[in-house]
Amino acid sequence: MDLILHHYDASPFSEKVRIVFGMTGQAWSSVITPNMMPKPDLTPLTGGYRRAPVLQAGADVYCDSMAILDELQRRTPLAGDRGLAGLRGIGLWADRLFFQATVPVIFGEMGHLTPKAFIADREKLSGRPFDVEAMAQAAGPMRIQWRGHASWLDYALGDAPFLAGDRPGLADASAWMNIWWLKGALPDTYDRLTVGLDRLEAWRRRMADIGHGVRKEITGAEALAIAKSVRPADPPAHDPNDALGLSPGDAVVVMADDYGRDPIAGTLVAARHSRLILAQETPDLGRLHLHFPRVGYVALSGQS
Ligand SMILES: N[C@@H](CCC(=O)N[C@@H](CS)C(=O)NCC(=O)O)C(=O)O
Repeated sequence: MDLILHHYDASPFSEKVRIVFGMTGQAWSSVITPNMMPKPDLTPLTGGYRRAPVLQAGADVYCDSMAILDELQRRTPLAGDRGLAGLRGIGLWADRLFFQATVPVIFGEMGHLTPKAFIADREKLSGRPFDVEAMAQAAGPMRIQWRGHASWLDYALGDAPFLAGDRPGLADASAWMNIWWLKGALPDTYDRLTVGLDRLEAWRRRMADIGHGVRKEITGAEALAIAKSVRPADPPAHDPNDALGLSPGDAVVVMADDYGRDPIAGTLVAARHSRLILAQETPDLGRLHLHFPRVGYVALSGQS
């Protein structure tokens, strides 16, 4: 079954997944989604989840890069995913703390170029003002924080080519998205903030050479037709020790705990320590299995 990534080129969280395709050298199909709502070829697949990226394997849909990386690692394990570099918490540091420093550094400098519709969309997504002026003011102190995060990477690399040693893994991919985003958006600022971080720079070049595997463009309509034409794969077993006491068949609502908290309702297929799988019976696409991470998401018993 072809893997289909719903993403857009400028999306840092999507870049994290694209570079994992590069690490495994695999072929994948690309569907470009808009960078703001509406996303008519995406939300029918995801039960309303709107963030990028989303991975589709037939009628199985993986929402959030954490669930996507987990699934890619299950399919094609990477050698560089062990020891401390196998700790998914590194991904959460990169997604939240490091990312929260990258956003004001970038928008503090470029915010005045941001289209009004994009600002309005992001205000709706976060439930907070997208205040370009405030970001410009915060950019100074946040640059110092950004350099601090980057220096952690430089230190962690030591003399090794990648975080786990000789081979790249998911921790490299997670950290990479912030480096890739700032270097691409504001190369001069990036160069200033990484002066002297030579191991980081050598790693950045190595990472940039990894590429994205073998990418083929398809349309959103083609991806929807694929979802419609197949049934979901057999799911993994449910964990009977699930901490919420959920059971297969329960009506469940899942939502992110940070931003983009649209509630996604469905019927529980399986709850595991790292993943929650919901089924939705949709009139247009038939049965879909939606996969969400546990960390970073809240699941509640609800009405499907
Ligand atoms: N925790 C999510 C965060 C994803 C995220 O924030 N993606 C950004 C794009 S890089 C997004 O969806 N922004 C709103 C949009 O593109 O509609 C993940 O790891 O996938």
